[in-house]
Order: sequence, then C-alpha cells, then structure tokens
Amino acid sequence: MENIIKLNQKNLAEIATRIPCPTYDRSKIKTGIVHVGIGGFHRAHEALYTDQLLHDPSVTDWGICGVALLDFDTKIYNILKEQDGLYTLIVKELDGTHTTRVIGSIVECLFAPENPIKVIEKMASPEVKIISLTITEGGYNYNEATKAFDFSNPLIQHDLEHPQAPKTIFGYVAQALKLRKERGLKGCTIQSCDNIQGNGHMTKRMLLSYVKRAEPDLTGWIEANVSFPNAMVDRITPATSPVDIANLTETTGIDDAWPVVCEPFKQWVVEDDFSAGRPAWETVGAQFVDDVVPYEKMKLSLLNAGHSVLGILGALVGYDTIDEAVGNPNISAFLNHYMDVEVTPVLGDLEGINLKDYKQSLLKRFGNINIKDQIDRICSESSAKFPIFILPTVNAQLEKNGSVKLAAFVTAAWAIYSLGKDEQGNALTIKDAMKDVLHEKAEASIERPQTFLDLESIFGTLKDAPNFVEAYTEAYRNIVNRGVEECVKDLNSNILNNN
Ligand code: CS2
Repeated sequence: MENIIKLNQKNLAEIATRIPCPTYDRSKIKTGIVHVGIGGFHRAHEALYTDQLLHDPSVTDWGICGVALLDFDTKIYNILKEQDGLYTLIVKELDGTHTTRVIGSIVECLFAPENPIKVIEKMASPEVKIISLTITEGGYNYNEATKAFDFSNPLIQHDLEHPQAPKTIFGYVAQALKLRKERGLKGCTIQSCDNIQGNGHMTKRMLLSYVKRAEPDLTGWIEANVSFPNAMVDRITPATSPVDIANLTETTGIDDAWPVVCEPFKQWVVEDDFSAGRPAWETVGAQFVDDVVPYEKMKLSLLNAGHSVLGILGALVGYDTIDEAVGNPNISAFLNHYMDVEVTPVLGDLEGINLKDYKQSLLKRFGNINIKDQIDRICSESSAKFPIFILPTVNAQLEKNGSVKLAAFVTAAWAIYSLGKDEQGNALTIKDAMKDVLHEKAEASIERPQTFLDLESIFGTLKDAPNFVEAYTEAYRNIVNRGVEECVKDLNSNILNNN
C-alpha cells in the first residue's frame, strides 16, 4: 500500500475510506468513565462496547478517560496520546479473515506518574460516574495466606505516606473519593473488569481495608455512596505482535503503533448496581443480571484455568502458543478430563447454562489457529492466577473428599516450569512478580517436591492437605522421570478405565 497514513484524529476521515471508523463527533463526547489500565483487554472489551454505544447520537456522556497508572505503561500512554486515543481493533475470525475497525471511545488519556493530582481530580470530577479497572489479578493486593489486604507491600506504604502522590490504585481512588465527599458530590461506581471471583466484592473489601488505615473517616461515606458491581468479563486478547502491526499497515496503509488483536467471542455479564447511573451497554450486547457469581465461577475455573493448564503443560512440552497445546490430543483430552472430573462437580447450580456446550466452545476458542495466543502471556503472573483459577476448585474438591489428582499434576508441572527450562532444556521466559522466590522454591523442590507448596501467599494451607500433597508429589516425580506427555497419557487412560 503506497499511501501510509498515521492513525490520529486529523486523518480519521481519510482512514474511514479504508476501514470502519467512529462516525460520532468525538469532540462532543464528555468523559463519564475513568478507566485504569489501558492494555489490550480493556481496548478489546469495555472500550469496544462503549464505542458501539457512542454511535447512538443520544449518547454523549460516556466517553472514556484512559489512565496509565504505572511507569511500565509509558509506551502505551505515549502512543495513545499521539494517536488522540484512537487505535485499531483487529478481530481474528475463525476462518482466518480479519475484521478491522478504529475505536474512538477513549477520548482522553492521562499518565498518572507524570501528574497524579490530575488523575485524582479527574476521578473526582462530577461528570465521572464510573471508575473502571483492569489492573490484573495481582493488582488487588490480596494475600492468600492472610486472606487480607497486604499492607507490607512497599507501594502501599508509600501511598499511606504520600497521599497526594500515590502509586497504587488504592491511593488514587481513596483520594478521589475523599474529594468527592468533601465537595458534597455524589458517589460513583468502582467497576472491576479483572478475572477474580466476586471482583466487585474483592475491590470493595480491599479498598475499604486501605481506606480504614489511610482515611478512616471516609469508610462510612464509601459504604453509603459507592457501588462495586461484580462482573464476568471475557475475550481472549493475545499480546499484539510486530507481525500484527506490519500486517495492518500492509493491508490497509494505516500506521497504528499499537493495534489490539482479539478473538471474535466476547461476553460481559454485569450486576446491575451502579450508584451514579451507567451506559446502556445492554444495547450493545452486555448482559445485566442480579447475580453474576455463577457466571464468574464458571468462566474462571473453566476458561482461565483451562488456559493455565494448557499454558503450563504446553510450555514444558516446548510449545509457544495455546492452539499448539490444545492441538496435542493427549493434552486436550487431559484438559477435558480436568474440566469434567474436577471442575464441573464443584461448580454448583448454573441455571440456564448448558455446561457441555460451554466446555466444547472453549476447546474451539483455544484452538483458533489465527489467534496464536502466546503461552508466555498465559503463564505470566501465574502466582496471582493459580489462587484464583485453579485453587478454589482444589479446595472445593478437598472439602468433599473428591479428586484433586489432575490439579495436583498441573501444580507439579508449574513447580518444574518455575525452574526455567522446558523438557528439551530450552530456557522459558518467566514473567512473574514472584519470579525469584518461585525459582528459589523450585530449586529446593528438586530434593523435596512439596517445598514449592510452602509458598503460603499462593497456596494457603494446601501443604497440610495430605491428599493433595500426595498426588502432587507423585505427579512431580512422574513428570521428572517420564515427561509431561507420557504422564498425561497415563492419567487419561486411568480416568477412562475407571469410568
Ligand atoms: C488468560 C486471560 O491471562 C490469562 O491467563 O486466561 O487473559 C483470558 O484470555 C481472558 O480472561 C479471556 O477472557
């Protein structure tokens, strides 16, 4: 393509002759949502739903102000700023084609480390009704061992000492809500879009723990004026690769420094509890329900846990992408058994949901060969993911004296993975806030496998559950001796023979 155009507001009309673009007047859209965490997932999900909604001419109050909270977010902030908040969303369809459009709902961007007060003021401004979050599972500062907010985190200590220049979401939101209260403004909704069971409950509990210490007089006001809806969010959004960026330019002539790629499927099930009103997201496909807990549980323990199973086992075997792992019939059979034997019996009542169809659809989504979802991405931050995706299933099974063999196998594989090499001896790229301690425990586990389970902030009291420890230790030794694939074959045939 000869004429390459930079994606920005000035060029939008010309870009619209090539791919669909926002047709609403972005300059007329007011900010009603401050969103913290402008990574790929937010841009493939909430920002897309909102963009679709803004095409209704009567909707002008629900633009998004994207906040980059961490120094780590400098790059995305600079790019979005230069592109006037615009970016391209590339949906990778199952048949290999791409559906590409420009999204316009992010109408402002702020970089918190550069100007914290500006972010606090924005969150406190009267037109803002929702502060939404994608701050990752680890961002909630919850410690599995103490089952409480982690005050030992140095960043939290920093925020307690420097309330006007915070570094964590808790510091920012506490100050913003304090301003709202002082100014006699209404409350707002804090809306988590992260993969956590009861994500709204978790957000409320963690925020109130922080506020009790930081601004004790504020807790009652928060209880009375701020809502925290739970939500299940879903859309597989791999990291954008340099090839994705180059392909976009080649096929459309659009120069976008950070487009987002995602699967066609998307789902957003939200509790209808918005203290200051909300966009009519239901008109663009979101589902509002009274109780989202069953949906969340199903998604976290089947989809997200399924990802971790494929990721950890696949990484050890030497795969790079999730579709390769699910394309291995032994591994996909293992995943099916895990879902059927260990997860399904503890999911509880899922009225109106056809679980069999749901599980089958997951295998299809994981198998989308166009997505090429990176195993590195899936395995990243496993120390925050395991307690949410896998361990609730284990604990529920232990309570009813049920099977934990397959989850124990995946946990043992993770301990071996944490040594940093796959089964061919190739180095694995481990991205995890607890990387060093995981590695240390993994080394000590070579002699005594269950040492890995001593990590209480991840495993809680699991090291005291004999059934789990036994299954884990056996799995560990088997994997070391025979490799993942042989072990998985045995487990699969044992399950088939027992049924
Ligand atoms: C993934 C999720 O990070 C992970 O481990 O399981 O990012 C997953 O792709 C999304 O939750 C899909 O909705």
